Amino acid sequence: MEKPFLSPRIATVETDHSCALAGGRRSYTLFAMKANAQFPEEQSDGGEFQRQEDAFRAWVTDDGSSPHPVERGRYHLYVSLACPWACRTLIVRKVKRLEEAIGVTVGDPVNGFRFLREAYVATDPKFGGRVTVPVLWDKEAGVIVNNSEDDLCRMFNGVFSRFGDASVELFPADIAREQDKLSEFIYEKVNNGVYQAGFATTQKSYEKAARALFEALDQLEARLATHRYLFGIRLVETDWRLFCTLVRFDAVYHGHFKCNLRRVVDYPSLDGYLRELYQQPGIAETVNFDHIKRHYYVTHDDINPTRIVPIGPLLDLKRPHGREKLR
Ligand SMILES: N[C@@H](CCC(=O)N[C@@H](CS)C(=O)NCC(=O)O)C(=O)O
Repeated sequence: MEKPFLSPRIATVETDHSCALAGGRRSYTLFAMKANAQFPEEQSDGGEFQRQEDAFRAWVTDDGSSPHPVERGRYHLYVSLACPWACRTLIVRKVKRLEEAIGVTVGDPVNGFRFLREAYVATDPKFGGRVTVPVLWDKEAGVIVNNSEDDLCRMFNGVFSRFGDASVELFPADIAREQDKLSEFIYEKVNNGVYQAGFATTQKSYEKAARALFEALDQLEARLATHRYLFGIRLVETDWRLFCTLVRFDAVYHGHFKCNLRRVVDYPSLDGYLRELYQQPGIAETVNFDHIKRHYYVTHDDINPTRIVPIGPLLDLKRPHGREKLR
């Protein structure tokens, strides 16, 4: 005998399941938007990627005001060469010449995060968020000090300066306010803007982020047409912050994150600026396109389910940049 309840029941189960979780039929599409997200815990009902807050914000100090005294060799930095946030700390460690004072471990872009979760749990057994790089680990205390790249860059430039090159000032006092403002703008529209576009789960939230991103790039292009670096002839942390997104842009954000109105190579000033920064001593070795491409295309399987890594683009970052005359 036929079982008439079977197919209607399957349909009902599917509908009920989604509605029960989302609290009603009208919410079904909202639930689906989250379900399709790369990181569902960080997706708004409107389909926007809302990045989790950095969990550990303790500070290394030289005045006894924190449990983490500044010492050579005591702290260890965990990064991935794929990650724009982690690479900013790696670059600051390099330009401040802190290689001897702060050790570093580079995680594999696809399988390398297993141990890092242990570090998070050792610091907070209840940690329930997404495990991310960068992380500064206190080897003596056996805990994470800080996983915010903004804080780490300030610490490396500040309290750790005694072990490195104190003449390199990445946060000059005379431009502090203006620099904070520009850094925030670049973080919001560019560094995180590409993620907002790439992780959007509605057309509207994608377009909003992608358009804001290109408006910001247009503004930065105009600024860099008359300035050698963002603040003239001084290279500051804000430049490295922009660099970390620009260097990944044509290889991953343009395709994988659908930021495809223009490429960096289509912007003459941004393109020359990117090449000049890439050609600074020690920087090219912090840029690994194999890690970068495999991380994005392989681990974001909600965006790229086939996990196929594209063969291009062909980039030549070693070409002359021609920006010597700018001030
Ligand atoms: N701390 C950064 C975010 C750092 C971050 O999300 N890093 C990514 C790599 S780009 C990560 O570690 N992801 C973990 C994973 O892919 O499993 C911020 O607050 O903006």
